[in-house]
Amino acid sequence: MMVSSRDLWQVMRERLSTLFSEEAQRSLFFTRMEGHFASLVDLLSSLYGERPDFVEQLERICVTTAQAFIERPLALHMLDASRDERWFQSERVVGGVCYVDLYAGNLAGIRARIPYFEELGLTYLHLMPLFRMPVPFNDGGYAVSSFREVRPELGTMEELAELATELRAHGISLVLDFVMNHTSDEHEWALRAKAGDTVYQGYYWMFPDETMPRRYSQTLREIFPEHAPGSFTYVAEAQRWVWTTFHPYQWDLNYANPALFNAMLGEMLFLANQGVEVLRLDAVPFIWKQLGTNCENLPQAHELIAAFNVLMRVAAPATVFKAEAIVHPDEIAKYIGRECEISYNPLLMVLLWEALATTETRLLQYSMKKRFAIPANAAWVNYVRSHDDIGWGFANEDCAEIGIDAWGHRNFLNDFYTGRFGGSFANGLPFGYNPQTNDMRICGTTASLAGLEQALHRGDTVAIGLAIQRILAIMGVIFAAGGIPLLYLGDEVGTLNDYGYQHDSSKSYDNRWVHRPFANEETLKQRHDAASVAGRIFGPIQHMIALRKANAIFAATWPTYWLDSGNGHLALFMRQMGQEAIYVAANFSAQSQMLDMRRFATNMRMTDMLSETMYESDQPMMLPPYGLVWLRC
Ligand code: OTU
Repeated sequence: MMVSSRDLWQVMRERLSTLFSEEAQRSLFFTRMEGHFASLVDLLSSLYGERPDFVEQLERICVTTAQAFIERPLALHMLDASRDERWFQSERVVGGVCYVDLYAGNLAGIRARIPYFEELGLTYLHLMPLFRMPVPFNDGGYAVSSFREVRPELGTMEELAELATELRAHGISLVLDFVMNHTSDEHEWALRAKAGDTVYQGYYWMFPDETMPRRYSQTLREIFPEHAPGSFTYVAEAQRWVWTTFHPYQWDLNYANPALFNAMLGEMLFLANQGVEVLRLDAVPFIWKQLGTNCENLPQAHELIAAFNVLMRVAAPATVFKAEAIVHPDEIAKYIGRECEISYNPLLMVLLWEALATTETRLLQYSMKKRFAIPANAAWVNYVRSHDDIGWGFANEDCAEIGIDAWGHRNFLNDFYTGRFGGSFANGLPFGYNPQTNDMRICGTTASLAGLEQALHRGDTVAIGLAIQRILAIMGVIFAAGGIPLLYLGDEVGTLNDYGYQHDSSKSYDNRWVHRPFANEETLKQRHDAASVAGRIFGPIQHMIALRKANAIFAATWPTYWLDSGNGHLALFMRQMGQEAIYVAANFSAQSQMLDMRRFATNMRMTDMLSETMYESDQPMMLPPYGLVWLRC
């Protein structure tokens, strides 16, 4: 760039100054902006610096940011000022996620559930897409028709903002998706593009004929090969081809266009100003395209998110980003820190299921030892299930390094979780089978994948007990490992697969609906009955959450060390805070297993926080089938 960022800042300062009517506001904004300006200019010029109108574009982006700052409600400015910038690392942060309609009917229903969230101990509530969306096909809401309107059946934007305030009063942070890769084909921008408006056609990737789509397609991956093959869709109204990575009605946005960047910045900051404290950035790997590449995880995708993040620090610093990048673990790691403060940890998730299927923890321990550490200013979001399918996204290199054939292993896991493998306890469904690559993913709720559905069906009390232990073992890992544990709501009471979606033509083609059931009031009511299946899951989960929140050692600030237990059926890691340590061990086999703590401690007294049992480190410990301990030294 020809002009220094210092000179540019002087120019911007003058232009922005007129926007402010209050001196205190202006000076706070300028202080923040000045602190971030050099990195902002760096990031934006790496994306748009070649354009002759770069300075003008930069100015528009700064104006959008300033306007959002000015419009930000006072209570949120106060939150910005008072909040520890690493609040999400606290041991007190425990998450839950649900669909508003399925879980509680509407926003009022969610509000009515606040006492339940408090009973469980949640401080982070992710409501899945609740914006206006096309009907009946909308990819579970991940096709957004307006970022500023709530789906009418669920409530209004005013209600959502009120809900955010009320949740916050109860110590719960509202988390929403920011579906930034695409809009629905009913979004106003898409409608205008369809009508031939070239300004809005420039918001998307539109082509006059199939030449370019064909060329791009040569190196693209198909995300939904069965029900939405290909990555481009012909739009008859506009006589154009449009890029659609996911479904034909989800149009990919063109971030190579700074006007689109600015428009999406406005939508993002609008949501932050409604009181959303975490924005889950959906499908981030796909936001930048370049011919001849797979158009995933390109360097510019990183620069884009980093630029958005800088602007968020200026306008609404209480809000942080969560990365949704379900890709190779090396690529996931790159989104954490500068781009996003928190990120899903799909590697831990899939390896927990891998360990349950194999009864062995070799790969889990190996990959976690290698990959669990992330920058000190970030945190993982650890989970066992989400609303999406499970894809076996572990690293082939990790497998090779310990002598596992990754391809054969994935086939085994797919067979195991779809019940094709003899003796499998799981009731899962296949998802996204691609005959060209033989790739496949898995659907099913935590409980059904862990064996509860099958056990209940057979009325086998031993098997029911084992299934419950499996659920608690993997939950025990995510509640204790460093980061934010995230519960898919319903899992805490052992919700089973719901096959009802097969009779709904708007859902039947997508097996992910099997693990997106309606909340079951009857099951929820049983949660305090320690003899019921729901109670046998709910009680221990609630207990783990309470223990976690009462012990600072569980904060993501403190390191997690994955250790070699000497027993291939055990997962083992240590959390350390100064002189204090907690060893977490989980048995992934249906047989009792010995844990020899002499490898780590001699002559030490340890207490299992979960059962309040005392152990001597010199005595070998027997962990029952799928047993779990949190040993405090
Ligand atoms: C996300 O998932 C959402 O979680 C899905 O529910 C949506 O369908 C999708 O985006 C489109 O909005 O492919 O199988 O690495 O793997 O973004 C799930 C990114 C998905 C993708 C991920 C995507």
